Amino acid sequence: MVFRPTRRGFLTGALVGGAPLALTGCDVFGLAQSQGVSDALGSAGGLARRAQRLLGADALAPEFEAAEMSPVFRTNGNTMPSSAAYQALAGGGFAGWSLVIDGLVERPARFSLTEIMAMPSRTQITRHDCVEGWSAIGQWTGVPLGRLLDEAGPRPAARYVVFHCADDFDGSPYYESIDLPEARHPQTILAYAMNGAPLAIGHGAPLRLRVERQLGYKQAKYVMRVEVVASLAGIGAGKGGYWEDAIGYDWYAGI
Ligand SMILES: Nc1nc2c(c(=O)[nH]1)N[C@H]1C(S)=C(S)[C@@H](COP(=O)(O)O)O[C@H]1N2
Ligand SMILES: [Mo]
Repeated sequence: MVFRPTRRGFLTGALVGGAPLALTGCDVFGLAQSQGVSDALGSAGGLARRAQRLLGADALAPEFEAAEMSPVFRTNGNTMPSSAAYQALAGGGFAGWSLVIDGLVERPARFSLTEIMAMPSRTQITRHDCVEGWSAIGQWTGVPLGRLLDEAGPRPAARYVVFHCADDFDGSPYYESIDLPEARHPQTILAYAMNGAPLAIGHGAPLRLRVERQLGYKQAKYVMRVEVVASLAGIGAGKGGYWEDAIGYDWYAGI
């Protein structure tokens, strides 16, 4: 696979680089409390999410200059899915890989990596914050998730987007989910390149989510299927993500 960033992709990133910084999580949280926003999800995540919406659904995560990129961007969580199917795809350079988008959509579809890379791209340099206490600044290039949703056409009842991954922990598949406004946020992309090179397997090849206003565990790697749903109740243990189900991490992991 040859990665050739489009001029347009890098230009888009450069233009956004001058955008004002978003408020910190604490500022956002304070705003929500002072306005008495109710917490429908029963967690701090619900508050942060509503506060972010008060600030505007399109409030951008900070973006950085190339000179600010971290010399080392560590990997975390799974770094190689154990399934034979994934390993066969990786062995073939992901030529046989494809992404499924289905669920509550008018036009379920399947896209090869070549098709995804031919779509309009966006490049952004952002900071990844892991809940375990480390951060790194990296550059991501991918297709805006909103673009894929437009291709598939969510039905009126659609509310969430679920990302099904190729890896698992002790047999429980990794998955994550976001709501439709977050899915259509301009910085929400499915990335196939990192720091100007094809995404490495350790970082989620061939395709991983970047949802830049949220913590590391939301950034699903090894995405195989994007499922549009009305409710998260029937997915995994129902809390919207692997770590949410396993140890109660907030579903809305606002930074
Ligand atoms: N499929 C999958 N996605 C995942 C994980 C994982 O184990 N499996 N770990 C998460 C966590 S906790 C973090 S911090 C980031 C790490 O991304 P990186 O390996 O590219 O640094 O991926 C997230 N997405
Ligand atoms: Mo993390």
